[in-house]
Amino acid sequence: RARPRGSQTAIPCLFMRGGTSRGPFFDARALPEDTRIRDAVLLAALGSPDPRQIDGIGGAHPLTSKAGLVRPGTALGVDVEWTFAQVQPGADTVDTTANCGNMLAAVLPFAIETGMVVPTADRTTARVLTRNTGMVAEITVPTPADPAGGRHVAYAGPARIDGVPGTAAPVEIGFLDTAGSVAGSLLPTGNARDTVDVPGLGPVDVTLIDNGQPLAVVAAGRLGATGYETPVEIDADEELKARVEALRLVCGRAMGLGDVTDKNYPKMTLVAPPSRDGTLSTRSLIPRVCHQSIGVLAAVTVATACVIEGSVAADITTTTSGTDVIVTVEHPSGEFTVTLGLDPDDPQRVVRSALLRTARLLMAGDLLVPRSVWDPA
Ligand code: NQM
Repeated sequence: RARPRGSQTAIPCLFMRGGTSRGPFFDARALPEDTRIRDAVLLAALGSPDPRQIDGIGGAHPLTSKAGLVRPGTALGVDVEWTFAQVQPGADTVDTTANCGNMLAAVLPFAIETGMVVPTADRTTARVLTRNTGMVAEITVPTPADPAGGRHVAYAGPARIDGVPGTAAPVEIGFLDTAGSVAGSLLPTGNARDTVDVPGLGPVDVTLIDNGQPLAVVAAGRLGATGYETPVEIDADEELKARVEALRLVCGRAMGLGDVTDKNYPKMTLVAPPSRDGTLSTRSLIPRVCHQSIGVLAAVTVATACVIEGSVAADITTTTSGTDVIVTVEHPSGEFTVTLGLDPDDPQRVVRSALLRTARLLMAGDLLVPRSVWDPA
């Protein structure tokens, strides 16, 4: 389906916003099977490793330097499967290790747009497998009847997510079994709280947790931050970022992730008491740049930390009761609400989570990469 166009190769592509992220989505079957060539194509498409990504369509920020590779489901009970690719603006690697719940929001709309899923009712629900970690989500989008015939994805609607202007149609996402996505288990050290020794910082209390995204949760105050800074302030504070990175390297080892110097995880979540009516305030580093809001599975994971007794997050949140707990995670551009379903026999165990995103098709066409990248032979 990719074809020559002069000295370049044209690859069919939908450019989409998923939640608070954005990037090109491809039919995975249209990309080279050889992952080295595929990755070279993705780097060229986004314009990395140039930090400005001037020769590609990346937005020079980790949140706008992502891609989705989607195909019809191949496993039983899976309608659609996709691989999330993180391309860092200043690096020449493509990371398909971790999840992205924001880009995930665009996957079912992409599958409907491209005919992989055919809507038959006003709402279309599909089970979507994220191949990066084997995570399955149940996703529902509105698919009203089109006066011209058939059904289409509705992008306009009343849902509002902080970090995206205006309102849009809701994309409802439900997760089961997200624990241990990359770190192997929910609490990879076996503890709700660890005290790690960090060069230059001394002992630091952290919660090392992975309920869909590997995170180190730390009190902002312990790193000399308030937890209420703007992303611009955090990105400009080289000393704070150096403390966060020193802590991250120690946490990566403690979580069994090895030397994480060149990895995009664990992400770092600085927490503080809520500044408005939320459950807690967060500032996320992903992992070297501050998130404008918070990642979806990062929000699920920090929300999970809130219900675990003894965690660093539980220190600053009020205890909740019942089996359906609503956690409102404050972040730099507003709030992110996560509903957690707890095991009635073990209220420390989160068995499902649900949340709302929006998505929109921004552009449809071909993405062009130099022919020498597509066909290096
Ligand atoms: O944690 C950014 C994002 C993400 C990932 C990041 C995400 C998630 O906001 O599920 O959504 O953590 O690098 O897109």
